[in-house]
Amino acid sequence: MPATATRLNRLLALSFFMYGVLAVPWLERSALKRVAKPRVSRRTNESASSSSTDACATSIVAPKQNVWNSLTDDETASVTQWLFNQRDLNLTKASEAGDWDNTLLLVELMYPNKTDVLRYMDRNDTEPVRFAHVVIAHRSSPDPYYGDLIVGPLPVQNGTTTWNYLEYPYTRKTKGQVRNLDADEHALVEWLYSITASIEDITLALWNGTALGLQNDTISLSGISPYWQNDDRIVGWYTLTNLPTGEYDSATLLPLGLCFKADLTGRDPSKWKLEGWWYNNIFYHNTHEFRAAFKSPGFVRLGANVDGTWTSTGQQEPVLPHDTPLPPVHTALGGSRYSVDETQKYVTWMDFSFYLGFSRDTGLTLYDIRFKGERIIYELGLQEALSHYAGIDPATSGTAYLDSFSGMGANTFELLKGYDCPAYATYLNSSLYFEETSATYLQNICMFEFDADFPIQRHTNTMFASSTKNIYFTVRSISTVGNYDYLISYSFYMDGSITVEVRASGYIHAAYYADNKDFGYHIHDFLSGAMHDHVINFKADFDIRGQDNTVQFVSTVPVTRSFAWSGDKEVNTMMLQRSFLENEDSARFNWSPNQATQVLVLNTDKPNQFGEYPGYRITPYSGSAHLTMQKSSDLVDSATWAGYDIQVTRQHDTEPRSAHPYNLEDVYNPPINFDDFFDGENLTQADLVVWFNLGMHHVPQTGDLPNTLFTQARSGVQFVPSNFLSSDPSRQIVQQERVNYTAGYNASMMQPLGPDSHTCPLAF
Ligand SMILES: *[C@@H]1O[C@H](CO)[C@@H](O)[C@H](O)[C@H]1NC(C)=O
Ligand SMILES: *[C@@H]1O[C@H](CO)[C@@H](O)[C@H](O)[C@H]1NC(C)=O
Ligand SMILES: *[C@@H]1O[C@H](CO)[C@@H](O)[C@H](O)[C@H]1NC(C)=O
Ligand SMILES: *[C@@H]1O[C@H](CO)[C@@H](O)[C@H](O)[C@H]1NC(C)=O
Ligand SMILES: *[C@@H]1O[C@H](CO)[C@@H](O)[C@H](O)[C@H]1NC(C)=O
Ligand SMILES: *[C@@H]1O[C@H](CO)[C@@H](O)[C@H](O)[C@H]1NC(C)=O
Ligand SMILES: *[C@@H]1O[C@H](CO)[C@@H](O)[C@H](O)[C@H]1NC(C)=O
Ligand SMILES: *[C@@H]1O[C@H](CO)[C@@H](O)[C@H](O)[C@H]1NC(C)=O
Ligand SMILES: *[C@@H]1O[C@H](CO)[C@@H](O)[C@H](O)[C@H]1NC(C)=O
Ligand SMILES: *[C@@H]1O[C@H](CO)[C@@H](O)[C@H](O)[C@H]1NC(C)=O
Ligand SMILES: *[C@@H]1O[C@H](CO)[C@@H](O)[C@H](O)[C@H]1NC(C)=O
Ligand SMILES: [Cu+2]
Repeated sequence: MPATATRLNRLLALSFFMYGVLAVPWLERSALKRVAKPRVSRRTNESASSSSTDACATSIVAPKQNVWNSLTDDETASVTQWLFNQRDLNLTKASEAGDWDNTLLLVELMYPNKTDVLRYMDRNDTEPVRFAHVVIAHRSSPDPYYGDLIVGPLPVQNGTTTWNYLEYPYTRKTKGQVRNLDADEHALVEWLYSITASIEDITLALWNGTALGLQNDTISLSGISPYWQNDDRIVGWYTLTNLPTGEYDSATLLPLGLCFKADLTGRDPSKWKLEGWWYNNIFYHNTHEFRAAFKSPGFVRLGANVDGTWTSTGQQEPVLPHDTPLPPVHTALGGSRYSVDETQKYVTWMDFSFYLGFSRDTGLTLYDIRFKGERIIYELGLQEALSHYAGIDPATSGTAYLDSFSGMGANTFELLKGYDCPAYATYLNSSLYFEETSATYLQNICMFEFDADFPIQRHTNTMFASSTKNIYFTVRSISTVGNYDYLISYSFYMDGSITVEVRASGYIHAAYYADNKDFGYHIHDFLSGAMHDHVINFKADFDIRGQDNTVQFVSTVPVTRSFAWSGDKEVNTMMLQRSFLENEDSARFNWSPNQATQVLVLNTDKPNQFGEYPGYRITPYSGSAHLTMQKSSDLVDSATWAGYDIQVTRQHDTEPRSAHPYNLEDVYNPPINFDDFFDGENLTQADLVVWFNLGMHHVPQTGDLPNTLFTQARSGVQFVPSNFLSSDPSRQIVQQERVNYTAGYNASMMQPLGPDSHTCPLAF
């Protein structure tokens, strides 16, 4: 994830969404442009495009209210108005706010507690009372903080509605507040330009460019994330980067190899200090030292990374043979095969059903996933996305993005029909708070059926051949957080399995190539494809035949043993070894080498007729990874979920999420430290939550230029029914063929499935 001014740009990117447009030219050149750019992106209702209604989905009425559905525009408006009337919050409108004003960053639905939801869903109790989750940026004092508030009950009524700091999801109990290291964004931008202006002679001499905060700047800055936070000091590193000259968003490919260190402790810019320069792997303690070296005869001038064709994502010559005619296009000729309640965001496809929720931090979450009418997963959704870099330069080494800070939901933009999802897909809108109003993110969720390029089943013998279509159903969104695009798909299959996949594309965040072969490949003139780990955490709250579940491990192990029939002879063979996960002390583990161990979530109270336990197996699907470093110096305790492939805890309403968007503001004392979830609780027949990581060790190579590709950067997990039903449910599929060879009939006589008069509208 990341952006030019990484830390800073992200901050500015965030500013664009949360505080409004700042009148700083540099922002327009870099940060702002990158955020505003997501081309078709976040349109408001005025510029709404054509309607998304389609013939592929039948509309239905959800059996229950979607208790996870976003606040209505009216709810958002009334909560906002009410908050502005609370004098103790002392809020200023985003468009008028400066660094020392309090602002309202977020108003969204407070997701209800599972305990209350189940009472409503399963026991016909009344709908849980709705509350709003609110985030304020308190900046009007020397100790600025972000405040998480719970406001309600809704609808707002003077007298009964109250606000409180939201304490319960925090693993440290500090009143729902996190210190805010980003309060002085305007002052910081100004201060940073004063530093780059102080070496204008050098930037002109080295690169014929300036970073002065003017329209004609050709150089920008990128900062680390998180800040160094040791010894009560807040220290940042900034790296100079060429700005793209063309229309491509390639600033993260253009580092110039010069970094500076800044002590930014406190809110008084006059006390902020430049602490040195880093160039050509030499550290200069101050500008004077750096300039003296620069003027000395032996000074080595490094080359610059400059954009060009190599950074452009446009079509490049020559055209490949036969690439001009329209490629095969998927269509949905059979008409409606699934149903959607667009208002309630409730979906049914074949024997699956679920509700959708959408939030600023985490984007899409699926709730109450049922298969054949039975709940199998209460909640399935992304928690946090980490990109952790390493490098010889301080900026790359100091970069570990946690993307819920920018918002995996807030950066989920309009999908391109026929490219991001099939043209015939059903597209849904989302509502998100933006500067005191509710903004509609158009068509940022898609769902569609797809025919895999292989059958789900087939068999041939001398008598007949049979084959069954492999149709699956996908719900998808794409979050573009700075330079990277994460494509996130939840897919459902006819055999009862579910997959979760993440793919990444977009511009890599590269490093200056300076003798750093150990930290990445040399991929362009002066460019290192900075190595980094992607780790993306998901929550899967399984409920198999009820809430009381157990994790079982079934391992395939080598053995040497004798049998009743083997006499003296020992046989080298293999066998199964079964064990249960008993408590949280041993509940953090990795996929086994050689995939030897099955990990199953099952219900031991409900064995089948053969004495086996019904459940779902969890298995890596297309690559996975956890964080390489054991205890990251950058992250400290802020992403302790990243160290294992899979972790299991006992469900608690007070532990709804593994991460907090502001964990990087206080890495030694983050609001949510996932380590604290592990307190030795009994996991035998308890309500279990499985937290799993998708990810990859990304070592960009020349093929990552100009962009990383979804084909290569991907990771997934699959949930597979295990002894759950008495046989394979895909046998119910009508879309199968059997050819009898004996009846004088052979496979060539079969008519391929052809077009039909029912067609979904095609849009190209
Ligand atoms: C857009 O939203 C605004 C504010 O909610 C409303 O006043 C306006 O009528 C809407 N415009 C359209 C075209 O729906
Ligand atoms: C999405 O918003 C557009 C524009 O307001 C509207 O035409 C369309 O019907 C909405 N789609 C859904 C599924 O609500
Ligand atoms: C309210 O905020 C303003 C800045 O927006 C500040 O000047 C003022 O002191 C604050 N008032 C209180 C009571 O904190
Ligand atoms: C959820 O449960 C916690 C802990 O019991 C409670 O403090 C909180 O108010 C509940 N949240 C909602 C939205 O009801
Ligand atoms: C809940 O209400 C529905 C419809 O009224 C009924 O069919 C069902 O049996 C009820 N369930 C319980 C647990 O009371
Ligand atoms: C609540 O009170 C405020 C000011 O006292 C007023 O502006 C607002 O309209 C009232 N809201 C409701 C829902 O009564
Ligand atoms: C330096 O930059 C200026 C302004 O962008 C340009 O006019 C000039 O030609 C450049 N000089 C060199 C030597 O590239
Ligand atoms: C950039 O703009 C400033 C202010 O408009 C001007 O003084 C300066 O000469 C310009 N620099 C270049 C290289 O064009
Ligand atoms: C764990 O819980 C199970 C089910 O409630 C119980 O049978 C078992 O004795 C408990 N184990 C321990 C060590 O307390
Ligand atoms: C093939 O044989 C099976 C079993 O006898 C029969 O049910 C089926 O209808 C036959 N299919 C065709 C295409 O003749
Ligand atoms: C299969 O049927 C086709 C079409 O009737 C025929 O041309 C072909 O000879 C048959 N093949 C065999 C092996 O019987
Ligand atoms: Cu990557």
